[in-house]
This record gives sequence, structure tokens and C-alpha cells, in this order.
Amino acid sequence: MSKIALITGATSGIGAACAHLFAAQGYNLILLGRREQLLIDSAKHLEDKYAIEVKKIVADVRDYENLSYHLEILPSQWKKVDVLINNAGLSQGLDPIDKGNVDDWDTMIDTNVKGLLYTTRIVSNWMTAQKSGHIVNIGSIAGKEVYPNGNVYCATKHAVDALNKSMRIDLLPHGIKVTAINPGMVETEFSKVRFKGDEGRAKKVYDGLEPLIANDIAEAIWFVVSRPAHVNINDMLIMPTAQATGTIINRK
Ligand code: NDP
Ligand code: 8X3
Repeated sequence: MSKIALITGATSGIGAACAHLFAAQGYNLILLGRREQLLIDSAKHLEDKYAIEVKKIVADVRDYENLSYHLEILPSQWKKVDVLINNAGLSQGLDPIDKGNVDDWDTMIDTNVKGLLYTTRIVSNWMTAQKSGHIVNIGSIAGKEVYPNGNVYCATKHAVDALNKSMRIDLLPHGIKVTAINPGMVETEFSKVRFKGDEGRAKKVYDGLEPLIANDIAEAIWFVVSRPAHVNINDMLIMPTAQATGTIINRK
């Protein structure tokens, strides 16, 4: 029986790159996101190319009731999840705290923190029952430091950092691995989402430097997941060579 990876936020960027890489390694996949057509296209492509099986879940990680419905109706063989990649997340806006949009704050907190918790609450139960599994939480450089106007996004990723450490302690007796992958700048849809579709502003983020690409992060995730059973990588911080900290960047 092939291994199973459940990837949240699988419709673009890092999640989509992980789907490709894990499919290439022969994993069956549970792909979750809100954009149904992207899930359909990706599932078909991966099934045809790699002869694997893919389950698609169109769900919003912020909606616990709906999320748990879709996960709990999976056939029992699909609940034997080996790897959970808690990747769904986003930033909205880049404003000082006194000018922040509270709806943006709610969206970031509900997705990056509560969505990750909701998914983990359900899937970690399956993992504790089988006494194995690996949870990979996608944090950020923004979870290690703060930068101007990053306030709430940084707070959500600091929360992911704390939850990653807590999960490792709580799940230790069950033999479950827990890893945080913390990227610096990766060129995905992230900046387009942060700036609400403003492509020009999004592109400017990467002006004059070579950012990471989604596959760089997927390869790091594959590396941590493919270590021997007795090895857990707790935490990995991965930056573009041209980025020293959240804000110190060597632009040409
Ligand atoms: P993308 O915008 O390309 O991908 C984000 C993914 O999250 C999409 O598949 C989106 O799918 C999904 N998503 C967002 N909100 C929800 C929701 N409410 N329910 C379900 N899925 C959701 O960005 P990245 O690939 O860059 O981001 C992936 C993760 O990496 C995020 O957690 C981000 O914070 C983190 N990260 C990104 C960095 C970067 O520079 N790009 C750096 C550090 C961390 P859909 O819209 O279909 O629901
Ligand atoms: C995304 C990277 O630098 O915008 O987490 O916070 S950054």
C-alpha cells in the first residue's frame, strides 16, 4: 500500500509543488484547497503522470464543521495518513498596527493559526491511533522575527512556531514526528494575495533578487520526511541567498 500525504493549500505555490514531488515519490495524495478547478486539474495531471491516487477536498480550513465533515467521510484506508503538510496560509495587507484592516487580521488568524489547528486536531487523532505519522508545519522567517508592518502576519507565524514545538511535546508519546519549515521569500501567489491582486506591487517584492521557488521548499520538505525513522528535523529556516533577515536584502 502506497503512503499517503495530506496537503492543505495544494492549489498553488508551495502546496502544489509538494503535491508534484510527493506524487513523483509514489505517494497517494489528499489535496485540499478552496479552488475546485485547480484541484481537479492537478489531481488528473498527477494521477495520469505518476499512476497514483488523489482525493480532492474542496474546503476552507477556517470552517471547522465543513473541514471535519470532509475529512471524516474519507474511507478508512485514506485516514492512514503518513504525512500532513499544514501549508494553507496567507498574508493580507502590510499596514502599521494603527491602520490595519481588522477583516485582514481575522482572515490571517483564522487561516494561519485556527485552520492549522483544526486540521491538526482531526488528523493527529488518526496518527495517534496508528502510532505513526509526520506533521510538517509551514512557518516563516516571519515566525522567527518581526518586520515593519508585518505585525499580525508575523504574530500568526510566531504562533505556528509555538504550536510546532507544543505538538512535538504532546505527540511524542505516540511516535509522531513534527517539523517546522520556515521559508524566507518564495515567489508564489503569496504577494499577489497579500496585495489583493495588485500584480505590479507583488512583482516589486522580488525586484533585484533571486527569490526561492516553491520547489526549493518542497525539496526541503521531502528531505525531512525521507529521513530514517529515528531522525526528526525539528526546525528548518530556508532563505534566498540574497536575503539575510526579513528586511536585510541584497538587491542588485
Ligand atoms: P500561495 O498563495 O501560492 O498558496 C497558498 C495556498 O493556501 C493556496 O493553495 C490557497 O488555496 C491555500 N489557502 C489559503 N487560504 C485557505 C483557506 N482558508 N482554506 C484552504 N486553503 C487556503 O502561497 P505560498 O505557497 O507561498 O504559501 C504557502 C504557505 O507558505 C503559507 O502558509 C505561507 O504563509 C507560507 N510562506 C510563504 C512564503 C512566501 O514568501 N511565499 C514565505 C514563508 C512562508 P485556495 O486559495 O485554493 O484555497
Ligand atoms: C512570507 C515571507 O518575508 O513576507 O512568510 O514574511 S515574508
